[in-house]
Amino acid sequence: MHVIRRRGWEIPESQATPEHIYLNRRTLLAGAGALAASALPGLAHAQRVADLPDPSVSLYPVKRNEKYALDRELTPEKIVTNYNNFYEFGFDKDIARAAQALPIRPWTVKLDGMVEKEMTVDIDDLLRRMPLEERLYRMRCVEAWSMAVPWSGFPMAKLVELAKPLSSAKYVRMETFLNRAVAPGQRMPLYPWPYIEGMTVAEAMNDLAFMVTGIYGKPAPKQHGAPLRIVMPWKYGFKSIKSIVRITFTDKRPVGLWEEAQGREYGFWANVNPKVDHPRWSQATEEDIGTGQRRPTLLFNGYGEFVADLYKGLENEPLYM
Ligand SMILES: Nc1nc2c(c(=O)[nH]1)N[C@H]1C(S)=C(S)[C@@H](COP(=O)(O)O)O[C@H]1N2
Ligand SMILES: [Mo]
Repeated sequence: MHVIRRRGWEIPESQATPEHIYLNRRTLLAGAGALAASALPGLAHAQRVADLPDPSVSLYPVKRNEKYALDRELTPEKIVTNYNNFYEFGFDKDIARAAQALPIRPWTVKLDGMVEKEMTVDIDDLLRRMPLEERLYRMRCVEAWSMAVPWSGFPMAKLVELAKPLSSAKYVRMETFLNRAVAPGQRMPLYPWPYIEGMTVAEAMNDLAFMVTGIYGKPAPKQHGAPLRIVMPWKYGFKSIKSIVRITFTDKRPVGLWEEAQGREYGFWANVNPKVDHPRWSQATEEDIGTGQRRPTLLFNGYGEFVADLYKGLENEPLYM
């Protein structure tokens, strides 16, 4: 999210890295691939695991929940699935191919922290237990572009129910996988890996908070955060953390990767608001990446009727960054 666009000489001493990191991206990724192939044992096996067909394919398509209507056309699948932010696999939008290296089976999610009983759930068990549905949501990135996407998945509230948090838990902390062998971005020490995001338990319980497992009536491809990510459409896209391996209930507010990397620009709440600009650009409008048109950005990305109540009494918090 632009943080990385600094040149080597602008990077604070504490983050200084060997010069080869600043070669251009293509050279860098090619080099990293060669290094991985020669130096990491078992990579051929890892590649075969990564290439296995998705065992959840027969679950889709799922029935659409019509409660969340769109005010615009769905963005074409070809555009959405080739325009991603997933810094683990590269720092531009063109990461779909690189992301195919991620093995998504076996995959487990640990539910821990302030819960009745910690547990580790297998993704395919979870998929069988959860009520899958499709929802059409707008998605607004903090970088001022947007799209409209048919996600499949289940309400985050159902996962909270399964986890049985203690009443003392106020926040949910989510963590992405850490696997430097397959994720070239994670070999760059510029970011505090793994990717972390968080929300209040009240936000997680809101019906709009959706755990995503599929897209366009199919299992989600890896570039969208397979096999499990969250989507919170009233917040900037960076809150919607991908490829989750751990969900922790806590009484401490989690610090996300972006907040830790650049706290003056990316905060905990990150609710969409056209009137609160990013320090370096306006948030008043957004580019629809399907049509290329500019449209006005909506408060809470147009979802105020569902979520505005969550923020009563928090008016002194930086709710919109
Ligand atoms: N683990 C992880 N999750 C992530 C990101 C990331 O880099 N790593 N990028 C975020 C950002 S900035 C956006 S806009 C959305 C993009 O989701 P999409 O590629 O499915 O459209 O994912 C979010 N989740
Ligand atoms: Mo984003």
